[in-house]
Amino acid sequence: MSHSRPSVVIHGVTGLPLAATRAPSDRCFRALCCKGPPPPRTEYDVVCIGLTGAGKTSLLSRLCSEGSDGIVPTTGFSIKAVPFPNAVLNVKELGGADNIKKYWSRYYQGSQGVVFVLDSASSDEDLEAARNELHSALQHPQLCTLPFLILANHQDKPAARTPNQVKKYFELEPLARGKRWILEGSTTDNLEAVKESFGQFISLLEDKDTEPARI
Ligand SMILES: Nc1nc2c(ncn2[C@@H]2O[C@H](COP(=O)(O)OP(=O)(O)OP(=O)(O)O)[C@@H](O)[C@H]2O)c(=O)[nH]1
Ligand SMILES: [Mg+2]
Repeated sequence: MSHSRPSVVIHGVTGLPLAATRAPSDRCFRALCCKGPPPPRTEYDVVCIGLTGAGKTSLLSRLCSEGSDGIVPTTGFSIKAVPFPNAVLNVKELGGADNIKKYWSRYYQGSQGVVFVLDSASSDEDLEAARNELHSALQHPQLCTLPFLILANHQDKPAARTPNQVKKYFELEPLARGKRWILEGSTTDNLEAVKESFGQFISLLEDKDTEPARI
C-alpha cells in the first residue's frame, strides 16, 4: 500500500526560497498567496517647467502625498518619483526664476515627456512670458516630438483665465497641431482632477504607435 504525502503545502510560509515557490507563474502565486511582488510599473523620465510661482513644486508634492508647508522656490532642479497606478514618473522640476530658466535646456536631454505649469491668474505680462517659454519648449529640438501636459494652474483664484481662454491666448492649436498634448485646468485644491490629467498624460506616454509630429 502506498502512502501519498499530504498535498497541502503553503508555499512562502514554509521558508522555501521565493524563486522555488513561483510555479507555475507569478500571477498564480499572487492570486493564491498575495505575497508576490507587485507587477512592475513602467517608469518615464519627465521634465517639468514653468515660471516661478506657477505651482510646479506644490502640485508634485501633493501627488507624492507630501505636505505643502515650507515649499520654497526651487533653486536649480529637484527630482521626484511620482507614483501612479500604472506608471511612475521620474519628474525633474526645473526652477522657474529668471536666473535659472535660462539654463533649462541643459536639462532636457533624456526626457520622454514635458509637464508645463502656468499661473492662470497671473498678470498679462507674466502670462505672455509663460506663453513665450511654452512656445520655445514646443519647438525645442529635444522636446518637440514629446507629449506635453500643460496645466493651467491656480484655477481656484477668481482672476484665473479658463483653460479655453489660456488655450486661445497661447495660440496652441496652430503651434501644436499634430502633436500629442493636453491642456487642463488645475489647482492644488483638487488633487483628483490633477491625477486625472496625469493619467491622460501617461496614456500619451504609453502611446508608442503614434507617429510624433514635428512642427
Ligand atoms: N491659490 C493657489 N495657490 C497655489 C496653487 N499652486 C501653487 N500655489 C502657491 O503658489 C506659490 C508658489 O508655488 P510653487 O509650487 O513653489 O511654484 P513653483 O512653480 O514650484 O516655483 P519655482 O520653484 O520658483 O519655479 C506657493 O505659495 C503655493 O502655495 C494653486 O493652484 N492655487
Ligand atoms: Mg518649485
